[in-house]
Amino acid sequence: MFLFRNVLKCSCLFVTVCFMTRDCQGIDLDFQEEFLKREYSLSKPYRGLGFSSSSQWDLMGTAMVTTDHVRLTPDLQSRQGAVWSRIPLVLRDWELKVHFKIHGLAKKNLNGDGMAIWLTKDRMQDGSVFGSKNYFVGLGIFVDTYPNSEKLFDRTFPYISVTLGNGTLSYNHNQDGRPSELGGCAAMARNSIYDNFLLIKYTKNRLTVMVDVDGKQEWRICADITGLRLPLGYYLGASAATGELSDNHDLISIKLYQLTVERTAAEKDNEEEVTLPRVDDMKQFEVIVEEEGMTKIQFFFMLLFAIVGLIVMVVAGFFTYRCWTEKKRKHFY
Ligand SMILES: *[C@@H]1O[C@H](CO)[C@@H](O)[C@H](O)[C@H]1NC(C)=O
Ligand SMILES: [Ca+2]
Repeated sequence: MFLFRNVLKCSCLFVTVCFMTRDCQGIDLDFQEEFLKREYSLSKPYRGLGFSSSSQWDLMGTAMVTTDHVRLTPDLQSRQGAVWSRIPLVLRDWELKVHFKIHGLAKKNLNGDGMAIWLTKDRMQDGSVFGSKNYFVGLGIFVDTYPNSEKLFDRTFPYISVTLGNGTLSYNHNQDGRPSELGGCAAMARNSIYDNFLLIKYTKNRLTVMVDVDGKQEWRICADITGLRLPLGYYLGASAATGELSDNHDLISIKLYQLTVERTAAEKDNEEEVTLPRVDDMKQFEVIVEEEGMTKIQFFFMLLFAIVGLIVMVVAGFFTYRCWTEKKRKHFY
């Protein structure tokens, strides 16, 4: 019994150390302190979440709290659910760690649609972007589990992407948001045996998204966007949607850490209060999504073949004609 208890104690310690090192990986090389801000976080036990007046979160749609997670949607068709923070985020430098799980009975690529993490001006708005509104103002990070764009097979899904909305920019669901995407990566974050984490870090106008989905307890860079300006006072949220295809979209925790970051005089000058989210150099992100029909290269080759074909036909026709007239002449004499 004594030995058993010691072994238990030891393994407990080991697990604790493991979790501590995982948390430490969020820290950059330049020295930064981080503090968990409970008012912006959501984690077990979810006592009173969405119901009590002291809760900092509101639930919406099909979102449901259990002892183990907040289920945004069940594995059923046409559901939308969300959870939104009641308190606007007024911190300048922060790190957001999201623990989630997407799982369902369907085979790969017969499931959908995915979930989103938000930091937006508006909260609690129904809509067509993973259970929240389109033409949003703010940041949307999407875990897209279904490839809607049938023509483009160059990507593996689930695909994580980052979009910054300014109210006029539209998220195009049929193209998996490619025209408005600032960055992203593939991540095997569905029906995974491992715990799935996203880490979103924002400091000095730089947004970095990292993923940990393959049980290695290491952060892999997914997107790194500089010159991204976000106004203060936006709301944190998470939403998910199913359509014809479905999945369980479970949120286990959202943890917001305040970062303490030193700024040089030059960096202070570069800080600027913005009223609309924007990216300094938008050109670098512009992608050309092929419309249906021919590309320029396809058109060029078609034209080339047509011309060559025409020449061959004319030459062949000419020789046939000469042959025929010659034969006729010989016959005549
Ligand atoms: C919103 O962003 C789009 C794409 O970058 C841009 O074309 C548009 O002018 C922006 N609108 C405003 C109001 O800034
Ligand atoms: Ca999609």
